[in-house]
Amino acid sequence: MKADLIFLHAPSVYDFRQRSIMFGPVSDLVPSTPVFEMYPIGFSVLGDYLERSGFKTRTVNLAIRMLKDLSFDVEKFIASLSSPLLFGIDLHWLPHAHGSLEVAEIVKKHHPKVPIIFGGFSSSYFYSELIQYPQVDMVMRGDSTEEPMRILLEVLKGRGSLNEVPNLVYKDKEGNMVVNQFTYVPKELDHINLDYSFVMRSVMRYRDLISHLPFINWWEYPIVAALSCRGCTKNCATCGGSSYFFRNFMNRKEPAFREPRELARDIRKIANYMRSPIFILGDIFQAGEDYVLEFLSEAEKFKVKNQVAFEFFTPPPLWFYERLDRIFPHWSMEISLESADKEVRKKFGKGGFSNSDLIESLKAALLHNCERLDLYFMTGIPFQTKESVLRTVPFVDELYRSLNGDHRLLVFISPMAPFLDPGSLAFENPESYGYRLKTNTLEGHRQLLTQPSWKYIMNYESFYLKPDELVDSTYEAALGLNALKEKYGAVDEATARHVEKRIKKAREVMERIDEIVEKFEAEERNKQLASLKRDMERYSMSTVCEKRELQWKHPLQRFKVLKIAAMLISRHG
Ligand code: B12
Repeated sequence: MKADLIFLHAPSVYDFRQRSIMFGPVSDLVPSTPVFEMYPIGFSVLGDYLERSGFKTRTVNLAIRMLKDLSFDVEKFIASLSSPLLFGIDLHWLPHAHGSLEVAEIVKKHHPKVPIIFGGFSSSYFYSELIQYPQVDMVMRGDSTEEPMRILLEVLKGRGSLNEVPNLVYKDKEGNMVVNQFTYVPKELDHINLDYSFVMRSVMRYRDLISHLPFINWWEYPIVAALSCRGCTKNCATCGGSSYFFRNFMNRKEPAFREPRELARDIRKIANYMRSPIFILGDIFQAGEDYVLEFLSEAEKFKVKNQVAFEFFTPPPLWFYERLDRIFPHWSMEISLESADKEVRKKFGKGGFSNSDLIESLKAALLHNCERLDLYFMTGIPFQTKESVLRTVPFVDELYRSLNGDHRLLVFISPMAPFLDPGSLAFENPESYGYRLKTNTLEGHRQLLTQPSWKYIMNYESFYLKPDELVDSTYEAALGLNALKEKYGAVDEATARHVEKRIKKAREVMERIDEIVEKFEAEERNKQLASLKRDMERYSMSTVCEKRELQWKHPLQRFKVLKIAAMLISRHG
C-alpha cells in the first residue's frame, strides 16, 4: 500500500558498519546500541493522528535494518520505495546529525521530486542551519507537530499553501529560507493517542515488522511507554528537554499534561494488548499532588497487572507508595540522582532534598513492594571533579547499608555523552557552568561524530573534569558500583565478572586508540584503527553495566495475541 508520508530513522553515524569508532558507553543506560537505533515515539503518535485524519504513513527504521542485516543495502531499499507525498526524517537526538543528513542525501538522489522534512528537538534548535543543506527542503519545529503535519499534507495534496502551515520552515522557489510563525504549541494533550494499536496495524499493512522495531531486542523485551506530559517543570543544567529549553526554543511556556484520567486509561489500553512493562514518561508529581491523586483513583479501577515503572525527578512523598502498592501488583521506579554530592546536585538543578530525605523515601518504596529501584548517576556534569565522581561508590555502599543491603536497589553510572544537549542552560552559557564547547553548530557535531572514540566525539570539555579524567573516573566508578551490586546480590557473580572484564577491556581499547591518534596521521591512522574495529564494537556495549540489568521482570507471554488479532480485524488491518 502506498504511503502519503514515509518516516525514516537513520543510525547515528550512517556508515557505522564500515567505520572504526569506539562509541563507548554512550548508550549503556538505554535499550539502544551506540547506533541509537530507537526512533522517536513521536513517529507512532504522528502516524496515528495522521491516519485518523485520512493519511497513510509508514515507518522505516533503517538503523535497525542495518544492524540486523549487515548486507542490508540502504540505497537499494530507498530506491525501491514508491514515492510518497513527503519523506520525514528525524533529527530529534543530536547524535543522529551524521546519519540523518546522509540518509536524506540518498532519498534526494532517488526521489528528487519528493520533499524531505526534518523534525524533532535538534531539528527545531538548528532549523536555520539545517535548512541550508541541499537535501533538506523543510523543517517542522516543535514538540507537538501532529496538526501542523496534517495541514502540510493537505497543502501537498493541493489544498492551501505552505505559508499557512504553522511551525514550518521551508525553502521558497529561489531557495531562500521562509520561517512561518511558531504558533502551534498545544496546552493539552487530548488530541494524541498512544496505545500502540497504530503500530500493530502498520506492521500488518506493510508486512514489515523489522522496520517498526524500536530497538534491537524489542521483540524479546517489548517495553512500551505512556506519555504524561510534553515540556518540563525542571531546569537541569545540561538537559535539552528542560523548562529553559522549551521556553526558549520550543515556544512552550509551560508543560502540557495528559489528563490524569486519560493517562490511566492509556495504561489500561496498552495492558489490553500486551503484558510487557509499561514505563510512564515524565514525573507525574510535576503536575501537582491533585493530578497524582486523580491518576491513582482512575488507575485503581483498572487492575493493570503489567509491571508499571515510574520515573521521579526527586524522591516522592511517603504516602504515595502505600497507594501504589494497593493499585499495582507490580511496580518499579527510577530516580536520576546524577551526583552523590548534594552541592553538585543543587548546582545541576536537582536540589531541594537531602540524602536523608532520599533514604527515607527509598525505604518506604521498598517497604511497599517496589520491585526495582533504579538510581542513575552521571559523569561530566557541571562542577563535578574526579573525586566527586569516585565518591559515588562509598555513597552507594552507605545507601545499600541504610536499606539493609536490599538487592532491589540497582545503581548505574554513565557519562553525559556523546553530547551536552543543545539548548540546555549549560550549552547556551558554557563558561558559567565551567565548560568549553568544541562546537555549537550542527555541522560541527556532524563532524565530531566520526572521531575515533567517545572521548574525541564529546562536544564539551569541563574545566573541572578533563576528558581523560572523565573517561577514567567513569570506568572506575562503574567498576566500583559493579562490585557493590555483586556484594549486595543485586547482580550475580557471573554478570559482575562479565562487566568487570568488559570495563577493563574497554579501558585498554581507549588507551590503544589514544596511542594511534598520537602516533599516526591520515591513512595509516585509519588502518591502525580498523584493526581495532571488532574490539571497539564489542566494548562499546554493556560496559558500565550489563544491558540486561536495565530490564524489568517481564512474562514470557508478552503479547495478548487474540486481543491483538481482534483489534486488527475490527479496524480492517
Ligand atoms: C522519553 C525519552 C527518551 C526515551 C526514548 C523515547 C523515544 N523512543 O522517543 C529513552 C529513555 C530511550 C531516551 C533515550 C535517549 N535520549 Co531521550 N528523552 C526522552 C524525553 C524524556 C521525553 C521525550 C518524549 O516523551 N517525547 C514525546 C513524544 C511523543 O514525542 P517525540 O518523540 O518528541 O516526537 C514529537 C516531536 O519531537 C516531533 N518529532 C520528532 N521527530 C520528528 C520527525 C519528523 C519528521 C517530524 C515532522 C517531527 C518529529 O514531533 C513529534 C510528535 O509531535 C526527552 C526529554 C523531554 N523532556 O522531552 C529526552 C531527550 C529527547 N533525550 C535526549 C537524549 C540525549 C537521549 C539519548 C541520546 C541519551 C543517551 N545518550 O542514551 C538517547 C537516544 C536513544 C536512541 N535514539 O536510541 C535529549 C535530546 C537532546 C538532543 N537535542 O539531542 C532529551 C531532549 C533530554 C535528555 N537529555 O534526556 N530518551
